[in-house]
Amino acid sequence: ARLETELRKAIDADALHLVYQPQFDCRTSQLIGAEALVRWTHPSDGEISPAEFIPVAEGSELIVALGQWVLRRACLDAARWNAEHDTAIHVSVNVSARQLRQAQFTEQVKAVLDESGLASPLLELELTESQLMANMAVGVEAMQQLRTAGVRLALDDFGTGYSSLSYLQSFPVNNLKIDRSFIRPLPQAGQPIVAAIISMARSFGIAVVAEGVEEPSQLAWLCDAGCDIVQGYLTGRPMPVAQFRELLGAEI
Ligand code: G
Ligand code: G
Ligand code: MN
Ligand code: NA
Repeated sequence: ARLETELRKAIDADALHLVYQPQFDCRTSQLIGAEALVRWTHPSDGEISPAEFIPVAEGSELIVALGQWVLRRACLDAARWNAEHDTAIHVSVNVSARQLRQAQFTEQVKAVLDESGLASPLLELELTESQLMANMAVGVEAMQQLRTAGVRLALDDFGTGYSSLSYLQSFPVNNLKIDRSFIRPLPQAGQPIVAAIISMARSFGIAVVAEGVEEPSQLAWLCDAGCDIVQGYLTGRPMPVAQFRELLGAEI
């Protein structure tokens, strides 16, 4: 409860900030976007990990205000870096189930796009399977509305939930993010499952993003196996926006 109270204050006091982790295209080696990740510097406790405070926020309506703050900040930052750079660089924003279930969510997303001037295809929303499973019907309808608004969608942490072909077929997503637990054993082990995920996504016309790429040998194996996009400590740690803007135009 204390954490919840403090977090509420942090949102109001602008004590949160975003860091951006670069995503690169396997085929062209070019920087194509970034995932926005929230950070909280507590006045006395220092850095608190989102792994700690996101679940707290998700347990209450607080996640709606926090999520809205993240979405707005990320769109404003991405609009700015796109104005400074000639090739389009998207931003990926994590969205919680409770946000998606809000009747006004799509309208709020459109309002933030309008305010920031960010083109809708440059916003990607990341949803996890487990969150979508909580209420399939509501989830799929909200996703369709967002797609109609031109926003892109990614299925995050893929493979950690109750993944199945039938679910993948019913979610209108552009990208599938393979959870880093599947990337870690590569290339010594685990190739069959990653190859199967890539081929399955392909057959649905969904692009594959590998998360948690830490080793050059993993990068080489993934790009060879037909993975579309890579993200991980090897190609870039989450960084402040000023540092990310310096990276525009970079290649792997
Ligand atoms: O950023 P990592 O560095 O520590 O993030 C830990 C967890 O917190 C991950 O599961 C990540 O998806 C989640 N997370 C980070 N930022 C956000 C955010 O803005 N919104 C939501 N819902 N989850 C986030
Ligand atoms: O759940 P989600 O995928 O949104 O969370 C992203 C999380 O993964 C963040 O905590 C981010 O800091 C972390 N992360 C990003 N790249 C790597 C990596 O290469 N290795 C590890 N161990 N964690 C990573
Ligand atoms: Mn994510
Ligand atoms: Na993930």
